[in-house]
Amino acid sequence: MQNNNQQNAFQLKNNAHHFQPFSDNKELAEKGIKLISKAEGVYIYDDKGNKLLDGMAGLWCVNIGYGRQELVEAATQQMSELPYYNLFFKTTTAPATELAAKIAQLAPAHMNKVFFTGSGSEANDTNFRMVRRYWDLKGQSSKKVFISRKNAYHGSTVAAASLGGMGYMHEQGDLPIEGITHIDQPYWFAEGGDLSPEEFGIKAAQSLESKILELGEENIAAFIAEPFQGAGGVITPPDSYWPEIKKILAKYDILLIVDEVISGFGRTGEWFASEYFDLKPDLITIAKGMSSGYLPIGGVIVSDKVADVVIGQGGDFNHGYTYSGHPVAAAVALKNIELMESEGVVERVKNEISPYLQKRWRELAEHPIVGEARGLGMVAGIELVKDKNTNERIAPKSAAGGVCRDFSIANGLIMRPCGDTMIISPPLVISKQEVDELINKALKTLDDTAKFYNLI
Ligand code: PXG
Repeated sequence: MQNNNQQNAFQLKNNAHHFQPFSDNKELAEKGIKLISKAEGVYIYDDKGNKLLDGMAGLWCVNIGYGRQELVEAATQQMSELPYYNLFFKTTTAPATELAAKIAQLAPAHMNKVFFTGSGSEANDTNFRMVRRYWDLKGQSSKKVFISRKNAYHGSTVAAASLGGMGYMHEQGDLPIEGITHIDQPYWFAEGGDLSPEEFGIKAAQSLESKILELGEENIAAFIAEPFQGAGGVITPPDSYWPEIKKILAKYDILLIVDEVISGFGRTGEWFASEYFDLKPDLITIAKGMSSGYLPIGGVIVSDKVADVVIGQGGDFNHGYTYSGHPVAAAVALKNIELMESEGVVERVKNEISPYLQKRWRELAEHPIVGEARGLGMVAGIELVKDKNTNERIAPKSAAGGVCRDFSIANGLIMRPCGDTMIISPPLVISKQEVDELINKALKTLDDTAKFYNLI
């Protein structure tokens, strides 16, 4: 722990030199920043000695929880043996090959190849290029357009942010780039109007078919989607949504990219949400939980259908990264998966802890300022409202989320806002007792927020 003088000096250093991602850096300099200094299990600690239950597993990634020495040892061992080598020069490393084989074994049966990247964004850029190459090799070069969804998150590089549907990202850097278009999202609470969730799910799915017909099947390369939207606000689609999307995709010759950067590696109680929703992806984007966030690594799982063309027809795929399949990151990912398997983490999510979390989370729906409590697996969200009979929002729009987040942190819980939706995505290894603590802290936070706005 640092004393006051050290803390002040550190703040000044941070203000002077550190340009932080997705932040108003001017405001950070004025208001100060929280220094996270250590972590263990599901808890993080700041330099002032505060202990916080990490309801976000870092940034949706620390699936196995903090402080696992086995991962430290895997990294140390790999670093002393071979800290780096590339996969370009007709070479590979043992961890990269072993990890590809392990992921292929866990992935849906028709997916057997893995292309490694350093992050989820790079993986979606890889998808962008691999899909276009696929259609070129098939002699269907007119198939260039990617259909995505409004309020999707697919990363922050130029192609990934363009694939994403975040207006506030598109505003900066003149995005999206050409060849990417966005359809409606299945966000019933905010956009469902008078329709039932099931009716709305069908309607949202049908916007895919309308777009295909509008642009022409011969021009569409792929549809990309998260199984449930994560950064968009834990938007779990109505039950009717994915079956209808699948019906539409079956009619047309376009590829399906399922972005499992958040949903992969156990978060739904299956290794991949593609199994949870019974999707048949042509490509799956992975990152985050792959290494439980201990080191950066991502990738694309490639179906036999795509591999048969992109690999099968021969010729270089002129794409890759210095750190594609970095051996230390791959060794850590491999050990992470091995621990998840030997400890039955995914089965426990499915049979024990996600049913418990979801049952307790639904209790929050009784709170006067909660319009909806939803979730699946180990993600969940609540909608903050002024009046739960009309679901009118607290004015001004999106401010209540920030107020609620500040109370949550003061109460010892990392729960974060997406506009006026509060979301969680805790480590998969959270205990029932820790879930109880999370719910109690969330309830206290809701009370504090409601009192702040004179609503109780
Ligand atoms: N796809 C999905 C579905 C994601 O959630 C990415 C791709 C990009 O991954 P990388 O590793 O390049 O960050 C993500 C990342 C948020 C937030 O505010 C979420 C992410 C990243 C940054 C912020 O919830 N998800």
